[in-house]
Amino acid sequence: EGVNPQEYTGIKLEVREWSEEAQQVVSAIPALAGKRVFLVAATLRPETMYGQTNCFVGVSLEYGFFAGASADEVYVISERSARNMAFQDLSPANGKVEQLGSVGGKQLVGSRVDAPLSCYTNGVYVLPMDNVLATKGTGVVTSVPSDSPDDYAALRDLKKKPEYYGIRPEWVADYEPVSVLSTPTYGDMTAPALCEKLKINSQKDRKQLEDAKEIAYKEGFYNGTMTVGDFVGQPVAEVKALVRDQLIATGQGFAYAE
Ligand code: A2H
Repeated sequence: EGVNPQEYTGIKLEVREWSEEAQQVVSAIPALAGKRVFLVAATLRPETMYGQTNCFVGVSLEYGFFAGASADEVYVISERSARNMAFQDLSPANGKVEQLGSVGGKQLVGSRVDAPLSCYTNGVYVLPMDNVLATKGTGVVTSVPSDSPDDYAALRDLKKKPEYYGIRPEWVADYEPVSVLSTPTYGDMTAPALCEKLKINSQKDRKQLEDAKEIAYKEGFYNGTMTVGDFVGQPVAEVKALVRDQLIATGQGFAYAE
């Protein structure tokens, strides 16, 4: 953890259909009846949300159902992030954490959620990723394989070996990376181009992925131009804050720092 606070955008992915296992958990928690439930992902790249293809959780992580700032909303996030949010006007009262239940990451896999701004408007799947850290963000990662090397490598692993990861092939088959920005060096698909260049074979290639992440982030921010959305043709460096503000104004996201 650095000395400077990290300014995330919390992206609210509303659950449209629970996996069978998650449904059993949810049905046993009366307090969830009639609530809107969201998996909340922490991102540093709000301008890439047009390219979301799925949502990632850690299968060995534990998530809680936490009452949100508005009475009808519940967030599925790590307990650690819920405690932070309670001091950022993101819980029922300042400093108050109201936990309604718990669910394992493994149980969430296969659920379907609505990803704000994504071109996949019928929802996307919750899928497993190896490298989701319990100590960062909310423990929920929204996946943008066009611009995040980690997301691209993980999605490709799932497509290659769905049974190994315990998912159904159809949860990934129809979801391909979608271009959201273009850079002079890497074209329309920064992460796939970098994964090829650095010979990244899977999400287990941590060292190369660290390098790819760094390059993708800088290239996209300083040299990227939007290829989709309300700000198409404009520089990413200018659009980042505009998309963030839009997501917050529409209630699809919120500012979250840690
Ligand atoms: B980013 P930082 Cl397109 N474990 O969002 C692992 N990774 C996590 C996480 C966790 N618990 N919580 C958030 N993240 C990811 C988009 C994105 C991101 C793109 C490109 C790069 C990128 C779509 N995924 O991050 O260590 C989230 O993925 C590369 C830095 O706090 C979040 O932003 O700097 C980023 O890591 C936060 O990482």
